Amino acid sequence: MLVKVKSNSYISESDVTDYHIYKKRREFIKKAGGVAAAFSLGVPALSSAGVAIKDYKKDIDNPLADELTEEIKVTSYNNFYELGTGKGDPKSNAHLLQTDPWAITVEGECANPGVLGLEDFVSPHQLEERIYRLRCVEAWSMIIPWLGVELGPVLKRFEPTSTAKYVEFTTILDPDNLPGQRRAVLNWPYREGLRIDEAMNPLTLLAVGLYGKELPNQNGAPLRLVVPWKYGFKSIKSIVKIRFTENQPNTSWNTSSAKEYRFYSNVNPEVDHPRWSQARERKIGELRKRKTLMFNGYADEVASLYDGMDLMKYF
Ligand SMILES: Nc1nc2c(c(=O)[nH]1)N[C@H]1C(S)=C(S)[C@@H](COP(=O)(O)O)O[C@H]1N2
Ligand SMILES: [Mo]
Repeated sequence: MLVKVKSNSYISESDVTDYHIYKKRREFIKKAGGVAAAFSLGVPALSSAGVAIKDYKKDIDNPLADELTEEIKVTSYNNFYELGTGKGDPKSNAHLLQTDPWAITVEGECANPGVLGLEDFVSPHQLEERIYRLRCVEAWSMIIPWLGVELGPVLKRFEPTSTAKYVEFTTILDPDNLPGQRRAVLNWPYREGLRIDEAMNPLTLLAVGLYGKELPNQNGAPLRLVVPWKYGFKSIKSIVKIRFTENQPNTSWNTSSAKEYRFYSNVNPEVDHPRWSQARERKIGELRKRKTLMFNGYADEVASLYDGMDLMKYF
């Protein structure tokens, strides 16, 4: 595949696939002192050593005015079926996910496709911290401080054309190392999709960290999506491919059960999952249940994306 070389931030496929070059770059990043320095962005409060929860509450304004979910719960209660279907499996098997070297292919309906390493992908943009609710379709939720970049400006670098109506995301396929992929629990590799305006919405984040640290493998290292108004499964982990498409892409969950998981999967307390209610949820760490909010509490920002659509039909 030919890759356009535009500037220093674009590198050729051979650069990316050359393990030694990649390794050197990684060593440089480690020497430079972790994620904040690696992305050479002005986030002095977020040192690679990590910031305690207490410091978070002091230092950053929590727009949700709500308790963050404990870091230990965020990193030990996970859904990442490539690493097993139990909530504790992703953490136990985290070491099996090989993230170095890592390259992300961007292709499809765009004028400037490319194959990029993680830092080339993220570093031209501003790394920021965002506190978002994550609401799983299984009716539990968390509040997590993510570290990432807005997806929209990243996508624009690849110059999507007017035929790009959707964006498809694909997770790494590596059945030799990922135990979950040796069983047909899902249609591998894990695939998700967004409409292009959803992908460009300023809420949509490409996360590279949480709690001020590099993303742990079980949370989708080195790079994952966070789409806070949609059920958690739309927030695809460990992305290796982004493709602009004209037609609505197939997604793994929709392929496995079209009755239960449709393309949009917006959090909606009024549309039940066929097997259980979505009206309430349990925030991990709490006993009482809370009411689930329309669009997971982000209606002001995103409801207009769905003007005129029947949300009972397009769920
Ligand atoms: N590749 C991949 N991405 C995935 C999943 C998965 O199994 N594989 N699970 C999804 C589901 S169902 C949820 S709820 C969130 C969980 O993210 P967390 O473990 O970081 O809380 O990841 C989503 N992304
Ligand atoms: Mo989920």
